[in-house]
Amino acid sequence: VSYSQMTYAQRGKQHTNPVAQELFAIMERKRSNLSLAADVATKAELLALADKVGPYICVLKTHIDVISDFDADLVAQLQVLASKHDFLLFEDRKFADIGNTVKLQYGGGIYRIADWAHITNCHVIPGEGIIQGLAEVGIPKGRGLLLLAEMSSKGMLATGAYTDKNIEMAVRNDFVIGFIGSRRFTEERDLITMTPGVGLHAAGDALGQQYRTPEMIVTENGSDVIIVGRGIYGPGKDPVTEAQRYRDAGWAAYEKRLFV
Ligand code: BMP
Repeated sequence: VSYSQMTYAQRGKQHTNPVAQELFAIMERKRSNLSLAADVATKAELLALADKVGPYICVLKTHIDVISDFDADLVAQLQVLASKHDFLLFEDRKFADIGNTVKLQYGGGIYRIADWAHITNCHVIPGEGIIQGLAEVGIPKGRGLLLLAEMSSKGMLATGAYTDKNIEMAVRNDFVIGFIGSRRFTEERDLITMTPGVGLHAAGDALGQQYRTPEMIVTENGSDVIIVGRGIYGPGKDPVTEAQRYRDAGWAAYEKRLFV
């Protein structure tokens, strides 16, 4: 039986990675496969949004380097909200350097990403050493990594043989828990796909973003987590209403996939 036909609960029970186990458990408890992409500019906005939308999401995805007044207290407060609302933290850092450099970037600097982000991600452009470098920092802390096997934007170059290389590297590195991409990529082990570029209303934006619906992504393509940003907090939107709508749409798309 394909992983796409199994429940999140079943997959969590048989998974060997602690972050993947926890993610599946949260998804099942909250009946949510929704991740919020919280791309706001200040600490206060990020905390307010995370607190409001927290009850409806399984993962809060951050770009911590866009917060103009970042400080260590922001991280402490995000961790409090993650426990309060039962979600994981995913820093969308997109590491892309040699293994030695990404080790420094992941564990150190002002953001100390490995200390608080359950999940982060990388491009495999530098070769497999990037995964090994990140794993040296992340495995002892019980973290997980996603590879950017594809992107959602128009004209993106992660296709064909490059995407295939991502899959091969993911399968043989235990630190990798899955992918950013548009579909389920392999049955060789249970690698989780998270998909950005999800929207119910708009087709895209002026800078190349392209949106597809939860049904296309989860039911048809077998992806596991939908990542939604401006569809939830964009101009004129009520974030709580929209988060509930996306959570319900994502869950319905998942149930439809199970019961076909
Ligand atoms: P929005 O739903 O507002 O378009 O936001 C999408 C989010 O997902 C952004 O944070 C962006 O950086 C991220 N993202 C993406 O859009 N496409 C990708 O291929 C990979 C991403 O991380």
